[in-house]
Amino acid sequence: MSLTRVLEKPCFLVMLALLQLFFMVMMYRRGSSLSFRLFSGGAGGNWDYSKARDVYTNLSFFTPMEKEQQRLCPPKSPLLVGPVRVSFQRVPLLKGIAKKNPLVTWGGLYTPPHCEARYKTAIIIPHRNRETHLRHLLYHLHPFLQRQQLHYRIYVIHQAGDQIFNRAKLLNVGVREALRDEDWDCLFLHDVDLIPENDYNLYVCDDTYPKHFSSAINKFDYRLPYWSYFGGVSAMTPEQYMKINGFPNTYWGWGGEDDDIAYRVRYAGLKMVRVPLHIGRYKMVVHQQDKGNAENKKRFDMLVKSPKQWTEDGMNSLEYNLISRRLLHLYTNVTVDIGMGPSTSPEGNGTAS
Ligand code: BGN
Repeated sequence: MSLTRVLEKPCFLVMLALLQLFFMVMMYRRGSSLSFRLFSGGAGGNWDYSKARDVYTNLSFFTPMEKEQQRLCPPKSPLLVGPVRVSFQRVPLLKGIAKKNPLVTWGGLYTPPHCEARYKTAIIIPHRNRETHLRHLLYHLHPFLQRQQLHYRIYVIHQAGDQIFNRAKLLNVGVREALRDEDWDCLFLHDVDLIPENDYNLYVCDDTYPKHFSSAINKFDYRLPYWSYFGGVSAMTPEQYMKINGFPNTYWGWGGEDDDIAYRVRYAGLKMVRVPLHIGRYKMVVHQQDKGNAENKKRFDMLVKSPKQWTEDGMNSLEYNLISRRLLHLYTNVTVDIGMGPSTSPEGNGTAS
């Protein structure tokens, strides 16, 4: 029987279709991790997260060196350990965190004492009424970044008042304020409740494209909730951030702003790159519904208008009132009045992430 005749047989075609279906179900069930592994060559994909190390491992490995003797830090930090333990059993005190991070200076600033950092990263965290989360994040993030041998600074952008929360606008404020201090190579847009679980997840930008870091969050079963998801933790160079006109200022309340940002990336002629799922793992601090962050019921309409809006709503239309800028031991606290949004009584009472 010739090959063409075999190929035309209905049972062969049915088998082929079933095989294809099986493959698609497998891909879906494993999230995108399978496809990522296929395309990333499986590099470093065998992490054993049951053997995670203490997050403060290796920190006293090097003794400080005089500035003149310092060389550029190696491209790959020798301090990295891979999976780190993330536990929320005890809420650490700020004093205790500061004690464990003696080389962090006022404002949450750190420079490696034994080599000259290759990268300068600003971490920007929108915040209101999440003190417990912030303490967990600072406890884990400081040693994590130090092991990566980065020059970094942590900014917490605190929304003043009790009007509805606006995550994206706070991030725009954070970017503007952070760039007043230094020419950062990389701007990290970081949710307060997400703790990274693998220090090979380097807090460094992609030179060409905006990058999504929280690709595998425990809340979503360590998979992407959907393919274009850009929420949680992402990073851009200042040039990339300005190219997409920053984030929208007009999303008040929960939801949609991260999708708008993902759209902007495409409209500006860029694309999104992503940390592979076996490295971009995060634990979310468990929490109740947020007061003052009701679901944004207008988000669907806003997303439809986004192709026309993005060039007018963003860094070029950003207005706010800076209330204070305080250098605390573990972070720079920026308190800001960002206004009130379109209506003082939100139409929804949904949940926050
Ligand atoms: C999505 C939300 C995101 C949120 C993720 C994860 C919307 C817009 C719908 C068109 N997007 O559904 O903002 O980060 O869930 O929780 O609601």
